[in-house]
Amino acid sequence: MAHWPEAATILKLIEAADTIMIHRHVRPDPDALGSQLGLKRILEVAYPEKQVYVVGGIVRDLEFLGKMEHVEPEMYQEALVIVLDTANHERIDGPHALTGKTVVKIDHHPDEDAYATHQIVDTTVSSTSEMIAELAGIWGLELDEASAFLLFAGIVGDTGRFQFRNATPRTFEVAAELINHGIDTNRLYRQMYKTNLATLQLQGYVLQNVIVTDAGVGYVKIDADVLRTFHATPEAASLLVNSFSGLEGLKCWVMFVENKDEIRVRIRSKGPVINEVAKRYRGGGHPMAAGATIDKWEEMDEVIAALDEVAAPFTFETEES
Ligand SMILES: [Mn+2]
Repeated sequence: MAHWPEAATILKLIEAADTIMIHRHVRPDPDALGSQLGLKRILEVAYPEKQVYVVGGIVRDLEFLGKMEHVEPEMYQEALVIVLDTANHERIDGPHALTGKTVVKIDHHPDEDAYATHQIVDTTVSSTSEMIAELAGIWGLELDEASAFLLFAGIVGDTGRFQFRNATPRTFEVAAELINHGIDTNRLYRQMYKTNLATLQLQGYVLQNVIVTDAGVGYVKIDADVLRTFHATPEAASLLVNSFSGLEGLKCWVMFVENKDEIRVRIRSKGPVINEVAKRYRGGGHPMAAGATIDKWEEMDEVIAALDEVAAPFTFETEES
C-alpha cells in the first residue's frame, strides 16, 4: 500500500467538513471524471450527512460516468475543496475552487504548482483514480460497485487499458480489487470506446496523412478545414492521438489540432522525454504524454524540430540486440 503521511490529515479535514467540493482539470478525461465522481460516491456512502458536490464542465462522450452539479460562490466559504488530477491552478475547472476554506490537491502529475494547503502528489501512480482507490483503503472507507466502476474507468483511461508503462504491478492489484466489486467491464469498454461514423472517418484521414520524420517523430495536422469536412470537434480529433501509435519505428508522435484561434498540440512518446518540449510551448505533462499550445501553423515545424532532437538519439534497446 502507498505511503502517504498526509493522508491522515486529509481524512481529518474530510471528517470535519460539512460541505466538500470536488474539482478536477478542464477538458476532463476518464481519470479526471472517474476520480472525481468515484471520490464523491465513496464520501457519500461513508458520510451520508455531508454535502458533497462535483464541479466542472462535462464532455458529452463521458456523460455515462455521471453528472456535474451546480454550486454557488458563497458555498465555498466553509467548504473543503479537493482538487484531483490537476497539476497547476490554471487547469482547475471551476472558478471558485481556490476560494474554499481549505484546499487539498491529490494528483499524479509532476508537482509544478503547490496551489493547495495540503497535498498528496505521487508521480509513480498510474492515475488519480488509482490514488483514490488506495486512499479509500488507507482511510478505511468502503468501495461499492458504483465507486469501483468509476475508479476502474479512470485507471483504464490513463493506462490505455493497462498497456502504458505507468501500469505497475500495484495498478493490477488495485484493478483486481475494483473488479471484485462486481463491475461490468463489458459495459465500461463499450461505453468508453464507442465511436461514431464521423469520428471513424476522421480517423481514416489521420491514418492517411501521418508524416514520419527520419528521427521517428510522427505527426498529423488537423486544421479547421479538416474538422469542418468531417464534422468533428477539436476534442474528438485530439482523442485520435494514439490511433497510429503502433507504427513500426515510431518513437514519439504528435497531433496538431486547430481550436479557435490557437492550435492544440498533443504529444505522446514510447521513450524520448517529451514534456520538456511541451513546456517550451505553453504546456507540460508527463515525460511520455504531454500537451502544448501554439498560436500559428508556422510554429508547427519548430515543435517537430524540437521533437526530432529528443527522438534522434533514442533507441529501443531491447529490440536492438
Ligand atoms: Mn490522470
